[in-house]
Amino acid sequence: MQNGMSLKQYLINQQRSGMDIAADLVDLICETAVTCKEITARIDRASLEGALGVAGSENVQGEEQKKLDIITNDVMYEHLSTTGLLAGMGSEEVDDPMMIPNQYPRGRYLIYFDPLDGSSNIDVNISVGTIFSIVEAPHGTDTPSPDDFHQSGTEQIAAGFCVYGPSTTLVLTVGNGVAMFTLDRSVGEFILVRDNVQIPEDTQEFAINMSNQRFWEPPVQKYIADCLAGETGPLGKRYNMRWVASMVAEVFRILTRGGIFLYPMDERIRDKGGKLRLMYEANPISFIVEQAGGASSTGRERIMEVEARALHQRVPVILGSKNEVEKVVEYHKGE
Ligand code: AHM
Ligand code: MG
Repeated sequence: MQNGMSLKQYLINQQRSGMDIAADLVDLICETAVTCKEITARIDRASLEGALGVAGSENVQGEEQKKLDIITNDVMYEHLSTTGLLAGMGSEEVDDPMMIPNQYPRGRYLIYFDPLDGSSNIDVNISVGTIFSIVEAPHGTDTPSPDDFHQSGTEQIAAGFCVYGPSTTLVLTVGNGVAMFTLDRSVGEFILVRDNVQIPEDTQEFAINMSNQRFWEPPVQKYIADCLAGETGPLGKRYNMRWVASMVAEVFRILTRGGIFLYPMDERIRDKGGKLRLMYEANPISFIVEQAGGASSTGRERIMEVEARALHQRVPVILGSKNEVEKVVEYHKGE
């Protein structure tokens, strides 16, 4: 490639440098990247093709589905079903685990995905993304049971997300740091643009939906109040705030210049366990953040160690620059 290394070349280089990445895992990552290319094209043309707006249905979370939530889920399911690399799939948009149709062979991996994260932003032309997490299926190529999908974050062997923004950029970890690949549309390949991504340990930028303030738990209330107190407050720093309402965009910013992102427990959603979903949002993003030197916690527990009990399980999420996340964890200890 004239202007850099392709995604597949990067993965082959990782193998050559001693990383244990099986050939079928390389294939699965590359096939997942193919679905991200197709989603790029679908999003690009959505307003021209009448594919914006709501679909008139709800997903298992009781959330209104956008037309593009369904389209992008179908793109991923239909493409990845045929690869012979997966034993099953779990999606934000589908209640039950998705099995591989009988006419296709099964592989030995499970993939979890949120096909269109931040989809409330799609109609207003703000960045959205696809998140995915890959684990080994506990029973190899057998048809997986629902329990087989309950894998904690530490079981992940690869995770990534693709942001559809001013450029389409894929962020990937296979457990050996974090790399970023931008889609070169002139050749149709994801090209390596940053390797060994590191999140600065300190930050003065937080991201939280302030409109929920009165529903947060006391430790988060106190931390944000202290941030707002600025340089004369207990944290001794003047903070900036951002809220895109697309986690993928927030995390991309944090990977680039540091920051802390919080979607904490909220009294209105306590019975659900929080807002963000463990298997296809919090776990893959946490794997990436930790691999970039950051930290990720519920406030009381490392997210990747949260016991997985359900495909659509939810957790509070606090992640980003290591020292800042540790500070928020300290606030929880004092409650
Ligand atoms: P989604 O997967 O249905 O898009 O929901 C997840 C998104 C996150 O990307 C984002 O951080 C959050 O929901 C925004 O929520 P809110 O609208 O409450 O600010
Ligand atoms: Mg999401």
